[in-house]
Amino acid sequence: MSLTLYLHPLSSYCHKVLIALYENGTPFKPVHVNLGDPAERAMLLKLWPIGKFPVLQDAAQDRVVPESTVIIDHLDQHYPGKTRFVPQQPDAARDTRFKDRFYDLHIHNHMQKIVGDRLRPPGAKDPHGVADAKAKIEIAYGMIDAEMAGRTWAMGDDFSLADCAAAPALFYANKVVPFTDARPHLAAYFARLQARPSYARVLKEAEPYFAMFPQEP
Ligand SMILES: N[C@@H](CCC(=O)N[C@@H](CS)C(=O)NCC(=O)O)C(=O)O
Repeated sequence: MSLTLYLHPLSSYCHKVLIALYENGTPFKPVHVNLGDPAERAMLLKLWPIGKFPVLQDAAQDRVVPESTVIIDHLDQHYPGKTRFVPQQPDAARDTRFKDRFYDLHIHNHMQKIVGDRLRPPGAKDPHGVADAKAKIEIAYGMIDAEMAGRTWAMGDDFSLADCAAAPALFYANKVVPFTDARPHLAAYFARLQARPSYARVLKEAEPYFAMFPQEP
């Protein structure tokens, strides 16, 4: 088997890549990384000194590919399946990449800030940063709600890279900044994502680990 994915089963950015792999039934070997274990941490740092997962190792291509967006691009190029993640047409490809950036930067990373703050020791918390992250997520929710009023998937009719980015970002964001009744199109889009077999499988596999998700103090 050519592909090995280094991941943590609770990690939202790893979920993004798992969705893409499950969409096309792409064979790969999952390797769980416990960053609390010095040997496992060292193994990840050797592959990618930044020390974040997911990281894909592709033996056939003799490449180590970090960064969820780039991993999905790599899969689309070298292991294409029935679901194509980035359109061939250049303008459509750029729009899809923009939407992927939107979900990563304006939902996902703010959610990580809020969850990360829960893990900080008393005295090292950043309430101003958390309030700012929550306000920015609300702005992004409003934009998504307006856009999804007329769409099935993030880019329209076809499931894409942008939906792989959206699903885990919205799943965890909803836990820290719940969707309200004022955002029906956002909620309906998220329900479609959860019903998508690739993401339903990711969630099912992550279920045993959800107890590790840090709750609001
Ligand atoms: N931009 C990266 C973000 C990856 C990332 O933030 N991964 C988190 C898990 S969701 C991580 O590795 N956290 C562990 C740490 O930062 O020590 C991507 O898209 O892959």
